[in-house]
Amino acid sequence: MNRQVALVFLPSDSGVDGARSIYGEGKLPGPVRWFNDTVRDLIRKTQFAIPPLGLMILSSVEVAGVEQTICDLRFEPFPFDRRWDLVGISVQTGLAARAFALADELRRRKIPVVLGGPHVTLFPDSCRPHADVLAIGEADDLWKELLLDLVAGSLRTEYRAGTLPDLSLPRPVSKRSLEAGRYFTTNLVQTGRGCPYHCDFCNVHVLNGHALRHRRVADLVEEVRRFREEDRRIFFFVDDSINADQPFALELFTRLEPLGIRWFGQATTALGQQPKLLDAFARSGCQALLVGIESIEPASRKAHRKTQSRSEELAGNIRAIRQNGISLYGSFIYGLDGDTLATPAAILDFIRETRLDVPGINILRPNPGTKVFDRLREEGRLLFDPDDPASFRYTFGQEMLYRPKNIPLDDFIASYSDLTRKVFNIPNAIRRGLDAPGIKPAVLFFNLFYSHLYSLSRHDLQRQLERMDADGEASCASKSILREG
Ligand code: B12
Ligand code: SF4
Repeated sequence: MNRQVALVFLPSDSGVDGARSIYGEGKLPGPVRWFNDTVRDLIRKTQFAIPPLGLMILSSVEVAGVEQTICDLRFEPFPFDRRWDLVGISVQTGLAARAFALADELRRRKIPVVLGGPHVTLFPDSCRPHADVLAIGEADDLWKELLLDLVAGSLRTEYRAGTLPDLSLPRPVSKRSLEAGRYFTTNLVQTGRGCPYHCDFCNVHVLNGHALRHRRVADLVEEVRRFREEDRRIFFFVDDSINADQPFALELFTRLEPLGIRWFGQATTALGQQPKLLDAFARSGCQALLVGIESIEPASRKAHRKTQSRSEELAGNIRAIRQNGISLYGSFIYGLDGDTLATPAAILDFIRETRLDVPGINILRPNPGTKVFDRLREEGRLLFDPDDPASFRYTFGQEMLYRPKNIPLDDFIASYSDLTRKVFNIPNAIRRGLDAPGIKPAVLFFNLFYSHLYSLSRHDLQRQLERMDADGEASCASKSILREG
């Protein structure tokens, strides 16, 4: 009988997986609750979710005597009624508490658990009490070793990737463990890993290293061709900066052009100054890109080591990319160390001037394991327990986890709320949808979704402030919210 292995992906508390108030929706007026439920349902029905590529990669590893199933808990509760010989859970830092609760329950039922993913790589010690087995690091190679040991009945308690995997070795990704119909698309491709930059709020260079490692262009072209036969929908290149290695990207996307795909991905704004590559992107079917603008304040860019592009070049770059028919999702962070109460007006002007299609206005999230987390901890500015990485969680601008440097907390929340109200409203959503250079319906949808999400953000931030005032002890805020959430 085959060993049954489940690979689990968890939903986040709020955000892309469905907006919800982290204070409990019971506190919201009835019609707002109804509206929230309807929007969440709509997101599920429009199959907005994309599958977890990490788990697709692991489930593509074939070992005789093992059958793997991806359990995506965004769609269903964990199937406790089936027989499992091993359950692997992918753990992200903001979801660690949820992952540990599931792991504890599985182990109570005598089902062995392996924990892997970014959080395990960063904080193995805090994961150990919740797992039979830890998989530390990129698991492309060690997963096979682990499954062979499972079959042999000799599972170890820890598997660690000694070196970063050589991505130039062929490792075709299979979709056989996915329920394709659930997703917005199943065409996820990662061309390489690693990031040469040093933004202090980011984990990627800690997890995947600074050196860029690529898959072979020929393997990628073959994978895209095969994926396209299986699923005609849009492709998502999940690389953090798809234009980081210009010659590589130019060769790849030139060779993808004849396949006639449509795709979206993530890039740096420097693409606006890479005309050949920009042309290759547009010709190969690029519809939209997410660009990390982060800040237009030079002092903030410097304070957070966002040095790969300069503020004065941002607007021109954005215009150049949009002129090539590519819509842009521009991600900002308000509340960085060089920001002041004048920053929101500057962000607003910038969005108007560049006609950015989908602005994302985020609050800084000091992810444990990042340089900014260490610094804010030293400066006593964190509003959650820094010794418990599992007390950190992801939301969509709904909770302050730190004190901004130059702006008192209540003023910051008032100004952030005012900014999101001005950026996200129905008239702006319609205008941006009509104005977008590509995929207009998706731009409209995102803007409408964000209008809803940021109204929850305003509601929740206000409640957090009230709670902190009532508690009289700011540093407890996050903990008491967590208890209720
Ligand atoms: C694409 C992407 C998304 C997409 C798609 C998510 C999806 N459905 O997969 C979208 C935009 C929806 C998204 C959303 C979010 N994301 Co995201 N995302 C990424 C990105 C850019 C690529 C992910 C990916 O496919 N990587 C490729 C695979 C191969 O790598 P991997 O997942 O790490 O898996 C490898 C190992 O970690 C390990 N592994 C992973 N899981 C498991 C499980 C087991 C059992 C084992 C043995 C091994 C193992 O083996 C894999 C192969 O080597 C990463 C950055 C990055 N470079 O990875 C961020 C990243 C994963 N995201 C992150 C975050 C914070 C989020 C959000 C919380 C953002 C938000 N505020 O809403 C949400 C969470 C949604 C959710 N439920 O997970 C963080 C997580 C940080 C952390 N320390 O945990 C990352 C690392 C980015 C960052 N800058 O720090 N994301
Ligand atoms: S934010 Fe983007 S550019 Fe900066 S280090 Fe992370 S992955 Fe690299």
